[in-house]
Amino acid sequence: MASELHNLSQYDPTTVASGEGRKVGIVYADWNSEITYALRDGAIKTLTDNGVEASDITVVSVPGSFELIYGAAQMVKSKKYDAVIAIGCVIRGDTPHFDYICEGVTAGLTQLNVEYDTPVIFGLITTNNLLQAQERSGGRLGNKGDECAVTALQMMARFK
Ligand code: DLZ
Repeated sequence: MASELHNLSQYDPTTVASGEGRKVGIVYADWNSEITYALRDGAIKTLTDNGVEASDITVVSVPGSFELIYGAAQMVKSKKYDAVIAIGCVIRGDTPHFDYICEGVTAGLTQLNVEYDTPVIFGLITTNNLLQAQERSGGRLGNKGDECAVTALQMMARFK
């Protein structure tokens, strides 16, 4: 699990499936926008670098990470997309709120993956502080948005 051991932006392009003809939905949270916008942009770039047409990527924002569940569910139920990427960033605070949001989003997105035929990719960064989030959104450890895009490409190739 340690991102310290793995740069999130590194992948072998020869092993990544082409996204030609694929339609992808991205739902991202506005909370911690410095982080989530960088994740969103990384995901879009990696998808288009690997053959997905920009016009085939639908991008929708929701207020916070908790709303990713509803946003991703709407995208999945529309059956318009071959994969959906959910992007958010939750930074630990002084109260247990962090745990409730993280558990809620994880359970919600998991349920979508079990119940529906469209893969939902988990792009939720959960960190103890802002620096750790910056490191994973284009900083020292790469960009989790890139990793999500590569995961979406692989899942679409295998199951759609
Ligand atoms: C309320 C809240 C807090 C405290 N922290 C975050 C956060 O770090 N990251 C995030 O994406 N959203 C946060 N939110 C907002 C919740 O996700 C949600 O939008 C509200 O609880 C309303 O449902």
